[in-house]
Amino acid sequence: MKDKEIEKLIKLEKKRQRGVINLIASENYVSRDVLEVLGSELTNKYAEGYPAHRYYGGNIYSDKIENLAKGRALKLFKLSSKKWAVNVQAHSGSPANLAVYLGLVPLGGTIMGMSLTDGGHLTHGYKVSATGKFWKAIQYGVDPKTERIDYERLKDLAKREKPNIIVAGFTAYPRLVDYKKFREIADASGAYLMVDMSHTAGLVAGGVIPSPFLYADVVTTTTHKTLRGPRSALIFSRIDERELYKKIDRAVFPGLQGGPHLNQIAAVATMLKEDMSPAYKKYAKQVITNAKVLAEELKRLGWRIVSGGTDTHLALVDTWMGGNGISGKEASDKLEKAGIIVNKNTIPGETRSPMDPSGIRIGTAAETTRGKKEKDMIKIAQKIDKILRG
Ligand code: DSN
Repeated sequence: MKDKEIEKLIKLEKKRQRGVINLIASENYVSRDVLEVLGSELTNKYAEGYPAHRYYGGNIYSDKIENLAKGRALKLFKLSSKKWAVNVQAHSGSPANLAVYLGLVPLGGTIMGMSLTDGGHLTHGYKVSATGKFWKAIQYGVDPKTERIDYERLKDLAKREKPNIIVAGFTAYPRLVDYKKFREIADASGAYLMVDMSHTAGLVAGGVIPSPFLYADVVTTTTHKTLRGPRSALIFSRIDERELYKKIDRAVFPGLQGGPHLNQIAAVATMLKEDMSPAYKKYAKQVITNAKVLAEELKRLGWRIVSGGTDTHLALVDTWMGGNGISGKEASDKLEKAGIIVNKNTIPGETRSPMDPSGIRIGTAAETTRGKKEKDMIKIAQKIDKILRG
């Protein structure tokens, strides 16, 4: 590489990644193939529009790549192309969610999503996000006692507020989601049901947690978390007389974006093929086993785990109230100094600030990719305990 400064920084980052225990629940390590595709000549091409309807010439291979990615996305999640459409152009999760609202919810309409402090995402209507500024946002949360979604309160809220769309999606919710209940609530309030499965998509693809596709109108996901791909996103929508897919396609392009990132789309296609393998199914199962073991061992060592455990790839540790009065920032900084990377996280009923909240979020997707098993999780939990108490 001629650019020595960037080359050096990439080398250092590679070394950093290899030298740490990575428990960031939303990160993972992609294959050599995915890296190769990302760094390919596909980055040179403009392909504004959709296959067979491009605004530029020279898109013969772009069309093939985009169609391949779409076909594989439907196949991975066992969806019929007669019943489901998929858009593969959104640059990442936030623009994907924004595109769904832009396509389906009139400006000033109402979005209902999980509050950020209880485990939602900025784009589920949080006040500082465009999604909380352009639309009226109603936020639901978890039951303070069980720390699980309070479906009864959600139902009352939805009936009262009549949102245009209900988002069942989470970045820090460790439990399984009852999508059937969400469907009933959406039907009772006349709302679309959108599932943002960014965190758990890989677990759905691996068949180790229930799929939302039976109940949702729209499903969004990033591709770089448990799916173990490049930074990108997929938007699935049910095909019926409402023609949601047309509205969503128009919202992605030309509504929000110009040319799609073809190198990302091709890398997503490569990831989707990898995720169809038996090895990937085994991986998805191990991710959950590892998370359960990690959470249980921390619990045994005296740390309070939000909601008492996990059903997925992540757990929330209450280091403040349930631990030794260590804030999330202090915990995350201490761990980083000792080579364990986590993120500080708010917990339900948060009393501190998001910059220095009461807990940390830990996840097992990345370390499971590196071959870690149950015995390693026990060691990691013991190491965390020692570092935090030290
Ligand atoms: N930042 C992602 C996460 O860590 O969950 C969501 O965008």
